[in-house]
Amino acid sequence: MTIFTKIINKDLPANIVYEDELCLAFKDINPQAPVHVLLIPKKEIPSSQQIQKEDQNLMGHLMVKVPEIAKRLKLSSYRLVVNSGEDAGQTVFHIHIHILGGRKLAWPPG
Ligand code: DGP
Repeated sequence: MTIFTKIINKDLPANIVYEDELCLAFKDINPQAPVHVLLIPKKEIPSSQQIQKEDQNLMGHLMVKVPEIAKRLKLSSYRLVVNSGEDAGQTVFHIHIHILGGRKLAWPPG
């Protein structure tokens, strides 16, 4: 169980921008861009390495929600990031899609 489960269960406050029965999107506490939202499945999947065949519809659902949430956030351009594993910068082991935008984003990332 991670801090994100507490957010899902409303035991910890978060600035929620979208919620349905399968997923939750909320503002990152440490924003790296003017708009920085985390989109998570309510199911506790630690990281992309642990995505299983049974998660196909769930993960597809998240991707389908991305343009809807981006529109809600008034983002025309944005970047999706899924840090997977410690060396990739993952710090919370509940899979999450960062949705970053509101400024020009450099490439390659660090
Ligand atoms: P990552 O480094 O990819 O595992 O991203 C974890 C993100 O989670 C990081 O950008 C900060 C954010 N975060 C950590 N704890 C909290 C919290 O309690 N509330 C919110 N809203 N975001 C959090």
